[in-house]
Amino acid sequence: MNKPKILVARAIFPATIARLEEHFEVESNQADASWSKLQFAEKLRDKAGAFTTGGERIDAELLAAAPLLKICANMAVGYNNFDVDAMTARGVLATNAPDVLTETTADFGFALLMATARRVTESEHYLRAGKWDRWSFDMFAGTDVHGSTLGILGMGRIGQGIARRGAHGFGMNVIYHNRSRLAPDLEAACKARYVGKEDLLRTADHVVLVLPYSPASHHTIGAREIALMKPTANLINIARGGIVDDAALAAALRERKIAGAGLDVYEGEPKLNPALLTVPNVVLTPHIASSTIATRLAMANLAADNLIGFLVNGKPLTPLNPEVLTR
Ligand code: 8YV
Repeated sequence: MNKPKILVARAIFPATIARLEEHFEVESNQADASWSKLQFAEKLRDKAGAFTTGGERIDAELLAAAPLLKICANMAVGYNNFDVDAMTARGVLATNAPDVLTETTADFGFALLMATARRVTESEHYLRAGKWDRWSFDMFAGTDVHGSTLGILGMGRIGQGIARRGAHGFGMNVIYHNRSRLAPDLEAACKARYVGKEDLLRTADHVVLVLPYSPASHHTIGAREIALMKPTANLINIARGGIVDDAALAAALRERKIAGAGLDVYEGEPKLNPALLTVPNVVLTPHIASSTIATRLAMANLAADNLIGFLVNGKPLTPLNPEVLTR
């Protein structure tokens, strides 16, 4: 029997490709070439499955060019690159890669928070530039992390991981805002108190964004919201570009309306608003929050397991539109 054909859109671990090849005829982009939308559509024309990595847009136009496509498996927990409604309408299953990256991403959220609060990269740049010639009493004086108030916007699995680290590791007073309030046992485990969004912005010393991107969450943080924050506060974005108005943030940082920011995601990434590159009080990383070898391998294998589970056994592990399965 012919094996189903699948497309792997970006270079991934050779071990994962080898697993996929046991079950599928695999066309893979191990050369990591950049494909235009047209090239991507052309390659999908005869494929039953696609392994995507979060950067490939799957929408009605693309689906119309891929008549045999049955599943797109994202190697990411976020899936704003998928038009899930369009996929459901065409009977194409969407899967993401939740859970396996939760703790690693929460670790990174904390790393960015600490680097921002204690001005780690700003002071390193100073040192590397040969500017350090003597001690001074307020050199790179930052903001305390221990005992401060941690405000988390978006309290899903990763938000809860950050809350636990803050509450139990650093004795922080944790407040959060989310579309829905957590169950009391989860709130207790995170030692987190539910507050309104504005209350959170006004009170937190460190505001961490961990909410999913959708048109509804576009520019959740803009000039108005930043103006509510304390001038000593820091803003950390490990969620998605577009949740923060980057131009408004760069202006606020330049004018010291808040103390600092730590950013792993950007509007229009991998391009950045150039203003962010010229303000000193921001820590910038290139969307690496889930990037440890163990976690990226687990994410790749979960995406592969979704393809195998669905196309071979009819049972995907983490479907986003399970209604497709009952048709
Ligand atoms: C991914 C992420 O690395 O899982 C997510 O939603 O943002 C990252 O872990 C990125 O989406 C590319 O796959």
